[in-house]
Amino acid sequence: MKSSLLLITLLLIPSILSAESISGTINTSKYTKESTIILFLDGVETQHEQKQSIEVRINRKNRTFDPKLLTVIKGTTVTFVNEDEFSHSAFSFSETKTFEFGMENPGSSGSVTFDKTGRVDTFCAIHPQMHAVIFVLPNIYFAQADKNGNYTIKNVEQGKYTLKIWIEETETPITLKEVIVNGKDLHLDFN
Ligand SMILES: [Cu+2]
Repeated sequence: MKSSLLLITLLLIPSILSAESISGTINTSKYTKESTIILFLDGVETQHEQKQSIEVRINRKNRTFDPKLLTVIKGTTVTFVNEDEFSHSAFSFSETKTFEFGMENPGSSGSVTFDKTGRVDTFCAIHPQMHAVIFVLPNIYFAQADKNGNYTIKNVEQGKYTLKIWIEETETPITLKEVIVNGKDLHLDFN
């Protein structure tokens, strides 16, 4: 009896304690300067209760989308708000998400839920220069590399993942490495 209890305890401990970080440096000179580089772990989807609960919004002001680049978790609803004194629309024909708001008067808004991972290019039908990119990621395990290429993905539960990067200009993510998170922090550099 005692030994079986001990076994159960040992099996439970790693999943409770394991919340490691993955950090390192990526060589940014390979990519266009000023690019936004997102590193993320594929292989698990964030459970409903962990999803971003705050309202996520993109403003349309001074004929631009703000922010122009947004990272969200699959299942997140984004509200597009028109803060200008004239009409805007918002639409996307991206494979990840197709949506279209017609002309929206000042002060009005429209919402869209991103239910598939991938890149969503969003435009305004009236102002061709208006462009926003939304990255829809599978879970909360992601980080943006700083300008020196340093990144840290925090609080990763144990498991097997695929570490990928997403660069602002690219359509699809690039696979960097299979990683196993199991009880210790990982340091991974990519040249
Ligand atoms: Cu517009």
